[in-house]
Amino acid sequence: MEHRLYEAIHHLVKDVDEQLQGNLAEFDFLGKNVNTRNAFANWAAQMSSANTIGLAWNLTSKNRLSPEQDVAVDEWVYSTCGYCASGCGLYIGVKNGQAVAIKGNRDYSVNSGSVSCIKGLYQWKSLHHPDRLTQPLVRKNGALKPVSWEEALELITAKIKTTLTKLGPEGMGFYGSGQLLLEESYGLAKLAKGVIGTPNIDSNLRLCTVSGVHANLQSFGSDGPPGCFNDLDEAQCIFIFGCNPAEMHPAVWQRLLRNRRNNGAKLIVADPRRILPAEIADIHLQLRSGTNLALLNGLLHILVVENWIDQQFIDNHTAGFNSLKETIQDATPQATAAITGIPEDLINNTARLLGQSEKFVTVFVQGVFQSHMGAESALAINNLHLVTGNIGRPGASPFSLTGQCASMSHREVGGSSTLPGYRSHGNEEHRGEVSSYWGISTGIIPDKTNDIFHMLQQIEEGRLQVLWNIATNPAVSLPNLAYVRRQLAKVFLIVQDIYPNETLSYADVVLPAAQWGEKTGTYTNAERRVNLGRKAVNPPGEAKPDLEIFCMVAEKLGAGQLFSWKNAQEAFQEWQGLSKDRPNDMTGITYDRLEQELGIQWPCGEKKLAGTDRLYVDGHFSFEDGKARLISYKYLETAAKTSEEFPFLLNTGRLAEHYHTRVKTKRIPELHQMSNRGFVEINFHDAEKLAVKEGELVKVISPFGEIQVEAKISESVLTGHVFIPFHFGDDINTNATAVNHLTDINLNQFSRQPVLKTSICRVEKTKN
Ligand SMILES: Nc1nc2c(c(=O)[nH]1)N[C@H]1C(S)=C(S)[C@@H](COP(=O)(O)OP(=O)(O)OC[C@H]3O[C@@H](n4cnc5c(=O)[nH]c(N)nc54)[C@H](O)[C@@H]3O)O[C@H]1N2
Ligand SMILES: Nc1nc2c(c(=O)[nH]1)N[C@H]1C(S)=C(S)[C@@H](COP(=O)(O)OP(=O)(O)OC[C@H]3O[C@@H](n4cnc5c(=O)[nH]c(N)nc54)[C@H](O)[C@@H]3O)O[C@H]1N2
Ligand code: SF4
Ligand SMILES: [Mo]
Repeated sequence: MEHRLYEAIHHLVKDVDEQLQGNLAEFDFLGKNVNTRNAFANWAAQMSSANTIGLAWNLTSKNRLSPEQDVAVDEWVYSTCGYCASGCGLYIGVKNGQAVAIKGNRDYSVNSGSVSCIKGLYQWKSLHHPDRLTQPLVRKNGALKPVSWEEALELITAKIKTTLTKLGPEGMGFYGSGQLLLEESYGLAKLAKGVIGTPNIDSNLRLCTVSGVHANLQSFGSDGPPGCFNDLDEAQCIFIFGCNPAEMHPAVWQRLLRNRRNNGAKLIVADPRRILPAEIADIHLQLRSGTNLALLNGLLHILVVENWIDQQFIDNHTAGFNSLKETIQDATPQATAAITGIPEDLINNTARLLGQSEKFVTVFVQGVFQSHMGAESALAINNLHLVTGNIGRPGASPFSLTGQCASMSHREVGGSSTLPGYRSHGNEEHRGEVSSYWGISTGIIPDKTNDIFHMLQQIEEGRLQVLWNIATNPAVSLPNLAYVRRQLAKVFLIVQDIYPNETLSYADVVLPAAQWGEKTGTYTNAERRVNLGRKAVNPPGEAKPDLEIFCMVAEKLGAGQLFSWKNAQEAFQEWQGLSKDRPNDMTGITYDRLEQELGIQWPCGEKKLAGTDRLYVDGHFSFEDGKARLISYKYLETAAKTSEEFPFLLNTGRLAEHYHTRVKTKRIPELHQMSNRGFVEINFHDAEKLAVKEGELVKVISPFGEIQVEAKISESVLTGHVFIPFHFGDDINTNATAVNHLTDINLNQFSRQPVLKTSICRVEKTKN
């Protein structure tokens, strides 16, 4: 298999070697074996004492840009990265009205001047691509045809009106995204909940962080990660639990490494794969996929038995310790080892390291939320921190890294299952507050919301007939694609996007949107830092900012007076009123302050004008009695049981060079050439048994579907496990490659987030 990534690395290594005058003994190791992604990981791990993947690239690439090396541009426009929730501060270089470069913002605390990764560095190339959607499209006689905005809007509003008359507000649904600006998610919430009044509103956060939100609410009484990135600099021990920041949050990884280098912070990694961080970790807990809760309860068991807990903190600031002790009673090291497959001594050593660290941080994302018992495991991570008193202090925090650039914003302004300001649909007082602020009659805002899986079911039953899909590509990213695509084909589908994606093939109307760099607005990152991104260039053709599109539709529906903002800033100002005295108070923020102060962490209101780096510093949590809750569950066996027919556990996830379904990154040559087609990582023992060779096309079959991808023989996955990145959609000219053909709609009992990391499958040769 020709994966250009490795070729690129060879060049990179050569470049770095030249720059550092050959003084790089570690590259000898690479000289021997750099033809696998794993070797790349090894290399990057070696490099990482000084650099991250992206930084190294940045250092050597021909497109290198640092603040000192400005290319000739007319203007550098202040912005924030539009990909991951690290939220790197950067500038977009503009020449003759076109974006031509990116450089890091040297003063920015998150990334201190570097563009932390290759995606960020080449982001400007997604702006002026010939594939961009530039005109509204309407399906006529089976084909999408360009039309005027007027015609598209007329069609949409007529369709909405007849549907509402026929079926009521439940006849229509919205599916949004953590890639919309805060102001856009707010506008969307107001349109769906305050104008249409439908309970059918959800977003791709259902696939992403809803289990984390559930855990925050249950443990602390409020959403919002308690810690901040500075904690990564100060922790004595860092527990990377089910995430791969080296590839997914490179800015975070950079800071972890700095701490390790400068202060010798210990590193523990819990991941069924030997990912890059595992290569340099003090302990790698290579657990069986889906057994997080067993491991966490096992660790809690040892901490309690060994008395490595903070009894004073437990007594003063938590409730539920006795019930926690009961839950973990049987989770002995022996039992934990048997379930997780991790040797007992590693489990004991981990507990000792955590228990004896004065301060530790756990970073966690999809290896927890998308795994078996995701919400329960996130609660257990919170418990780990609460019983050891590792919260609300510098260097001590459970830290769930959000994924998309504005996922947090979407949560804050009530973009899907909550109301603005972390209010609740089920709470009559909250509905009343929002209704009166919006000046609408009570009774319009629904008292509950339905998630995307409810909506798909309603489409199947004919009860939901119009679905408006914004900034997400469900025809690739949702599980059980055969079922999902049937429903997308059935419903009247409005797709609002910047590029033609797989979902667009099911659209009845397409609305072309402006993207990052083409509009001004805010993104809240993973540490509650509200960041500003300014418009650098005009959107192509007739594409419009998403907020403007919502305003135009509202106007046509006769609700224009509720959407009279002239720009995003005015929408932000309106939202600020709803944030007053709420946990995520933003009343002290202005766009100018955001730029001058390089982002501000909420809450930022009258009492805390400077913003807030850490929550719960006084040990007072958001429940009435001020106490955090220790909520615990016993580990139950995963429903995804392997069998003779489906002997492999299927794990899915991401790569450094691509973003989700690659709608943007496949159009950036530097990223596309690094990996351009789907593959399955399989352990070499299993490959040998199946007589599968490196690069061979294989079938991967699950109870739900079948795909064909190339085999990549790897030491990083365990035997009995395979890993497939979910980036690759289906090319109509080839066989299906999207991994979500294989996954199931297997939802967490509390958060209804699907398990995307633990499915079952078999691997077959395509020819003998
Ligand atoms: N390059 C890049 N960066 C991104 C994104 C991207 O698409 N590309 N997307 C952004 C978004 S939206 C998100 S949500 C984040 C996601 O960020 P991450 O969660 O870091 O990414 P994933 O690759 O989905 O999963 C992380 C790890 O979970 C492990 N895992 C699987 N099953 C288990 C299990 O049962 N237990 C444990 N402990 N680990 C398990 C996988 O092996 C994988 O290494 O990344 C963000 N950053
Ligand atoms: N098997 C498996 N499936 C997964 C995951 C996994 O780990 N494994 N991860 C899940 C997670 S965590 C996530 S977050 C989802 C992500 O999955 P998706 O939400 O499908 O993510 P993208 O591919 O980024 O799609 C975003 C779309 O928005 C468009 N877009 C970008 N910017 C804008 C804008 O400003 N306005 C508009 N209107 N459109 C815009 C892009 O062109 C693209 O079509 O995938 C989930 N699915
Ligand atoms: S680390 Fe995340 S925020 Fe920073 S440049 Fe890379 S994708 Fe953008
Ligand atoms: Mo995500």
